[in-house]
Amino acid sequence: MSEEKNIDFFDLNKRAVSQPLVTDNYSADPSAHVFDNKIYIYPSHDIDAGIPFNDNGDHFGMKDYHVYLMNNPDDNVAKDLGKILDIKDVPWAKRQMWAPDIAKKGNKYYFYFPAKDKDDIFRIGLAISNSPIGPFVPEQNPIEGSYSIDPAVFDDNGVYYMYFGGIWGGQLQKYRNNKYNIKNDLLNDKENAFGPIAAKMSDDMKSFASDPQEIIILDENGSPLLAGDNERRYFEGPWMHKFNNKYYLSYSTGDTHYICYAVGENPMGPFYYAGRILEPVVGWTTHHSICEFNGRWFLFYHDASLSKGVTHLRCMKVTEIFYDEEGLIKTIYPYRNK
Ligand code: FUB
Repeated sequence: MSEEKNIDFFDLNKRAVSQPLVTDNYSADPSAHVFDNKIYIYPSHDIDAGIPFNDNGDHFGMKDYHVYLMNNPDDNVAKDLGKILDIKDVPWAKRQMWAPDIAKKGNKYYFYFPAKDKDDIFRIGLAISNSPIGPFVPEQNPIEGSYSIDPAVFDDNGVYYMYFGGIWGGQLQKYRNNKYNIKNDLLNDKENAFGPIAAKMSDDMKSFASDPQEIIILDENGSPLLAGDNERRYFEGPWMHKFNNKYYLSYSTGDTHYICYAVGENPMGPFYYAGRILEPVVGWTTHHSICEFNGRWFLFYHDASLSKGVTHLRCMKVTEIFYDEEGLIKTIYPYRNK
């Protein structure tokens, strides 16, 4: 569904399994969390920055974040509670505020976001608040040792982990063992694919408690997925959730446009590839989060239907997910067949 030409959007919207949660601005990469029995969503705030499409993703020129509230995921409506952070208030950030996430610890809310620094290198920043709706106060510097994009923070009974990283525009291919080298690049098809990077968070949630480590995703034979396995390998947008005591790592396959997942016994892996959660949506990117609300599980995702297919002007959506008896997630087809 990544090809936007010749799509009848009237028909597509009729067939969509869900409708945009917000229609008065563009929003993407929704990170949904339940705080005090309400769903708060922290998306990217898409704008048209007037930059042409390129493989670095420069056209994703976002400059701030808003928070949204949903009382009920069945309503398909999210209320904009306003801006929570602006790039001009983050001393180290120059451009491109991409997919964020948030974690609650004690009475504080820790909002993590990637942005390019003055050298055009993606780093991950932090802003802290006493409330899920802000005001959030940014730290002066990005998290030490952080790099690339798409932070997702997982609370494993009071132990917090950050997952992050994305190839292509997300710059992960420039790193080996947490070290940047401009000469590093994408891997050959036969090499083991990049995995997301993960680190345990420090007690104050402001730094990594240990060196970030690459997460390995294995195939059905116990071999790491290969870089040429574009339909299954990790590209960007990691998310972690726990179901029946197992850890579910889900992610986007980027250029093949799937949301896939892998299951493991430990938050640091290894994970075994388990299948697809979401088939391609209209628009190039696909990015999601998963959260439990009142005993049901929901996939928050986006497509580009509201802008009629403009890659960088997306709209967030939600649909319920279901597990089978073995704990496998039933694949969602975002548009019903005619
Ligand atoms: O929103 C900008 C980037 O597009 C995100 O960081 C990626 O995950 C993709 O959705």
